[in-house]
Amino acid sequence: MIQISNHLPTGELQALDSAHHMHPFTHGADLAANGPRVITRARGVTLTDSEGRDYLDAMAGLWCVNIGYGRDELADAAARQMRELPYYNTFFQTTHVPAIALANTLAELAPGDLNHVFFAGSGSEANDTNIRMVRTYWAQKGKPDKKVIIGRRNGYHGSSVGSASLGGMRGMHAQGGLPIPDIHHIDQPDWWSEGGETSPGEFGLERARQLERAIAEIGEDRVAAFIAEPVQGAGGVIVPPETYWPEIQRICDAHDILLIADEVICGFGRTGNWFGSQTVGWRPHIMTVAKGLSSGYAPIGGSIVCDEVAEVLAHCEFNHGYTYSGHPVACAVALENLRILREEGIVDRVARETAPYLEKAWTALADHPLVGEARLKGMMGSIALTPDKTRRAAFAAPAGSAGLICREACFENGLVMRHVGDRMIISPPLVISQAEVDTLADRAAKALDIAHSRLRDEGLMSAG
Ligand code: PXG
Repeated sequence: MIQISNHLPTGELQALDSAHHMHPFTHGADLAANGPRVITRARGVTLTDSEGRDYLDAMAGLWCVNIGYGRDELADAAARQMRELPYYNTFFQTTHVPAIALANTLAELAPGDLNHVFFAGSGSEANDTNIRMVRTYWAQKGKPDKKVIIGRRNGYHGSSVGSASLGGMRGMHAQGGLPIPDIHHIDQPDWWSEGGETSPGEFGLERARQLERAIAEIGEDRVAAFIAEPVQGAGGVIVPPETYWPEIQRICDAHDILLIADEVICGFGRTGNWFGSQTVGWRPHIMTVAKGLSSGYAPIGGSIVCDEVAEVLAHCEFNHGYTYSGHPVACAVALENLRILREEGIVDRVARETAPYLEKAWTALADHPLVGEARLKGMMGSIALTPDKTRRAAFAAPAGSAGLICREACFENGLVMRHVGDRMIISPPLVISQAEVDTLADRAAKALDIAHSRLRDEGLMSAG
């Protein structure tokens, strides 16, 4: 068997990768043309690739490495747990200490009466759990027809058949026959791209009221739940107008439906509170969690469920669960991660210092000629690239062309920043220092300069 290690030359690793490894969300032609970047190690907020180049990771991996890379305490917690009890399941009236401890800690951290946890291996799995859980809840209450779930266009809730159906990504629905039946989508509150001539405030209200219209059209007796991310992440860090969430809450209060806050990105400090729904003032019955729960050190997700839903479900056997629901090693790692977040006061520091500092640096980028708006909620932000900021214009070139050019310029300047269409997004580790924020902003500004001149040289600065 071939010995594959960090010591192989990059070209060889790339060839072995393309021979056998199929990548998520990656176009085969791009992979064949450029090969993958091979990341070999990471520390703090810095990634190192197989050529020895360093990058400031402004995405915290995929929005998840909240405490930063290289914390030995998590490695030690995993090793300890693997030695003591590497695996046992939580089915059939069995439990173990890491699952008990993590469920109790989450119940303590979660607001209100969100006191019960159903574990999964990822955010997608947890949202699949939610689909079955809310439908089972209503069936148990004698309303089996109350099963429609309302999500939002351009929302992201995962990649499995169920969770991708809840999401509103057109490209995902086009592959594999999605959405599944009884999922309905309303429009997203993206004023910059879709607000036209209306003011942000009016637009926020209008988009929120689509929920009320959808409930009326479908019939309240058929709607089981509404699911939303407090701040859309993968959709491009869409921060809704101030009017949006209070109106959504008013509508939710007026109708007998369950509310699912997808906290997979917003949870565990990302927006300056433990949960994003606290930041936007929304009171869900179920929260989906994953990513920052373990800072990405181990795969784990879950649904945090309110007393009423848990109690109704306790009257039946919920025929649902995953081999790795409450995996002991993942739970031990998550517990250690939560201990660090709490004891080091990281969430507080985000709210008091880090996020305000990042906001200043980030919003200053709005002065760049290529940037239409810079928006931010806590430690997640985006900038919209535009050929004409006075008109909030989109590029004439296919959507994403400018974003891709800018992303490549970021890599050349030692910065990992993702693009969603022609929007650049960040979600750095919450432990980023002020000096590192300065570096992030400097490199982003440099990348914008380079992207701007490339777009001009290639004749791509015209509006569509
Ligand atoms: N909900 C939300 C809000 C997410 O952002 C999921 C659920 C699914 O979680 P899992 O653990 O099954 O991936 C996510 C995941 C991107 C990107 O490029 C975003 C996610 C995953 C992969 C890529 O923005 N979000």
